[in-house]
Amino acid sequence: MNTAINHHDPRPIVKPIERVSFIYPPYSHVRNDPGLKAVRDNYGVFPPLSLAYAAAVAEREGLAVQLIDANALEWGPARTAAAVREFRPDLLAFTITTYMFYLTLKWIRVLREVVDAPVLIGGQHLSFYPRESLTHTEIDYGLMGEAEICLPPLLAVSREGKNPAEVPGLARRVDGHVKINPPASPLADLDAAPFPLRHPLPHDRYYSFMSHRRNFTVLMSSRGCPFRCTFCPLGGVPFRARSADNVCQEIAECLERYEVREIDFFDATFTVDKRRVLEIGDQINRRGLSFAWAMRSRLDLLDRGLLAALAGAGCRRVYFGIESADPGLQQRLGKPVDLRQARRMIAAAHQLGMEAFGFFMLGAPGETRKTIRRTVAFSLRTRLDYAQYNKYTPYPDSELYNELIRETGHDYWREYILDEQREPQLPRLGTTLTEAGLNRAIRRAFLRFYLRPSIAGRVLLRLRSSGEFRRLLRAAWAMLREKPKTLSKLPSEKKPSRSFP
Ligand code: B12
Repeated sequence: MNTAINHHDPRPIVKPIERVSFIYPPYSHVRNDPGLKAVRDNYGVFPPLSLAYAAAVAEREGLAVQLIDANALEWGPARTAAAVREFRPDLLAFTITTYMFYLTLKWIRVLREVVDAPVLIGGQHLSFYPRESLTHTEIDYGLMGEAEICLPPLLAVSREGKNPAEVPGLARRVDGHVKINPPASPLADLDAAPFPLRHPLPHDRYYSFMSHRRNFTVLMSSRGCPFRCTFCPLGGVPFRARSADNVCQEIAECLERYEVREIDFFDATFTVDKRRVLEIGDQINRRGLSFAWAMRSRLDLLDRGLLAALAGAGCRRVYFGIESADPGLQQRLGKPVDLRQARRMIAAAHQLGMEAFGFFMLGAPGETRKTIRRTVAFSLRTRLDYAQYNKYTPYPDSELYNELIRETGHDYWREYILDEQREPQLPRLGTTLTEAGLNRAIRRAFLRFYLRPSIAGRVLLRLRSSGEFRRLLRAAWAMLREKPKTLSKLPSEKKPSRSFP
């Protein structure tokens, strides 16, 4: 496909960058991520962690930083633009995802009308499609990789007149062509990264569909993942973990400065290094850090002793990525799960007073009616408190997506980033299930799981406020009557819609 650009070079950085606005627009549902889309208005409101990390790097470099979470604040483009104009930034910065690409572009256009500053984007998406992203002239610069490594050299270009060719991971247009510098290596010592910039964030507005306390926030104690599940792009990001001490310092900051009472650890797999997580639990107790928390883990990385230790340190909920109960499909997904161990760990979590939440994925290559029946039956036989049945989506840079490219000759997401009109209608390979059949199976699975008296009763008992109750009902309703809409609409001033990763 032709990636020629009909426009000119990036807006130059004409003066030293001293002021940066980091903007997080409200995000919308994702057309090709229907399982998630279904809970868009109800999954919760989460802090923009990636952007807060990048903003923290800028502040550490001595810049004046504005960080606007327009999503949580429920600010529309006009109100956000007014705040940005008043701040007078030298640079506008955004995090961008493949799925939200055009929505973010629309916001960039609105903000560029009020501020004549170059636009910088970052985020994992950029490492997948840097060239395609930079064909859009709304964007001047893209940084592939982690802000801790890439942003300081870019700022040095503006301050010291250094050569942009030396900025690792920089993507920009030169003479009408996109030029991409070699990527930076990942940050080796995560403890050297500043904590995400939380002081500008509206902490009282964050909640998760599952959370019980406010203020609520999210935290990453590690980056990347050592496993290689074929449906997930995160296996390509090398696993690195922060020390227990560093993690507990950030927890303490959240509790003391921002009155946080509940934290969701968003690590892809929290318990990769058992010694480290035991040390985190130990330090939480020794420092007297009192808060409820949740984490995501693989069942093969847990044992009863570990779960008991984490429960003793305040862990109230475990999210298990089970995906499928069919051995053949598990193999295909690169995620073999020992179902007996799974049942034992779920029961153990339950006995220890933790909520057990199971993620299942339906519709991947190799799925049949029989494998779906097997997975749903398994989910019903366990002591899970909550189950989520997501429809499989081929994510860019995952092994299964690369297979799809090879088989069809199309990189659908790439084509979409090059041209908004080509909203990707990704074919569902390796399964005879139709989209409608899959939707029906997912709906039935939800109903069968949640309409059991034991679960419905338990859920009701655990809901402490009427607000949570209403959110849960709305989510359930949305899950059952999902209907496709178009991507990339600018949200109205009053009612931004939300979704979940
Ligand atoms: C926390 C989280 C969220 C939170 C907070 C959002 C956020 N962006 O911080 C919530 C719940 C709101 C969320 C929502 C969504 N998310 Co999310 N989310 C994550 C998660 C789990 C952690 C992000 C994080 O903090 N990582 C740690 C930091 C250090 O790494 P990082 O995110 O890569 O950020 C570094 C660099 O990329 C870079 N960087 C990032 N942004 C910027 C910006 C600038 C200007 C610069 C210089 C650098 C820079 O510097 C950062 C610091 O080193 C990641 C998966 C993961 N484990 O990383 C997914 C992930 C980022 N999310 C993803 C997706 C798809 C979404 C949603 C579209 C989901 C949906 N269905 O709606 C929405 C989109 C919202 C949006 N507009 O961004 C995808 C993006 C993939 C892609 N192809 O683009 C990821 C990678 C998950 C995945 N594997 O699919 N998400």
